[in-house]
Amino acid sequence: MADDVTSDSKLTRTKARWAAEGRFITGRASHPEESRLPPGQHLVKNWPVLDLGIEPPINLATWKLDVTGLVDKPLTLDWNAFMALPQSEPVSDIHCVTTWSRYDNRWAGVSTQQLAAQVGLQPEAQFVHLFSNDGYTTNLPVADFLVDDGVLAHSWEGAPLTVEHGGPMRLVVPHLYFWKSAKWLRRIEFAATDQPGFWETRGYHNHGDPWSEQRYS
Ligand SMILES: Nc1nc2c(c(=O)[nH]1)N[C@H]1C(S)=C(S)[C@@H](COP(=O)(O)O)O[C@H]1N2
Ligand SMILES: [Mo]
Repeated sequence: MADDVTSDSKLTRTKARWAAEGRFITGRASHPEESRLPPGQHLVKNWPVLDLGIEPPINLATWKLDVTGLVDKPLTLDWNAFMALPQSEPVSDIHCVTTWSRYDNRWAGVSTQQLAAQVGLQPEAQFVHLFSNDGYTTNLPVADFLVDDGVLAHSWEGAPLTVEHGGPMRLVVPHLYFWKSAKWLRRIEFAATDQPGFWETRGYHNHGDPWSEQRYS
């Protein structure tokens, strides 16, 4: 299992320790209206890579996305079917819990609202569980998944996402810390109950709002 291999990496152990120590917590609160930069964050111009250290190779010929759970019409999309869906180009800021933020990222892909419209969410669908090709998992409430600038992104700044940043396709949910934005997305499951993912079971906050510094649980 990917979990067994990866949960012992150096970065994973360091980040689990930060959670235990409450590292980077400022205790300040701020709000998007007052400052664009959430408390305890600093701006970067580059785009750091953070993951479990397993980068699944891109193969568009065999790529698949499953959308399962409490939906009227479960879907399995291949690459062509995914790219044939209506496309969006939201611009958003990235806020990583390790304290870097990056402004004005122009994504291209299928909005999370469009994806939800394709399958039809049942009223009991309150949570989203995300499963990735490297064994990573994360979770969030449906309301957070469905924000206006939520996107299943295949491109960044006009070019296909590189594999290190989650290509061929990753989620971007910009108003939460970036660990919620699963790279190499394989399956999206809508469910009635919550199910904490990889970092959420290793000391990180279940929700992850940068504006109220929901870094750790
Ligand atoms: N599949 C997968 N998605 C993931 C991760 C991961 O390890 N695997 N790491 C998360 C974390 S902790 C962060 S900060 C961002 C980093 O995205 P980036 O490498 O494109 O900056 O991806 C998130 N999505
Ligand atoms: Mo992260």
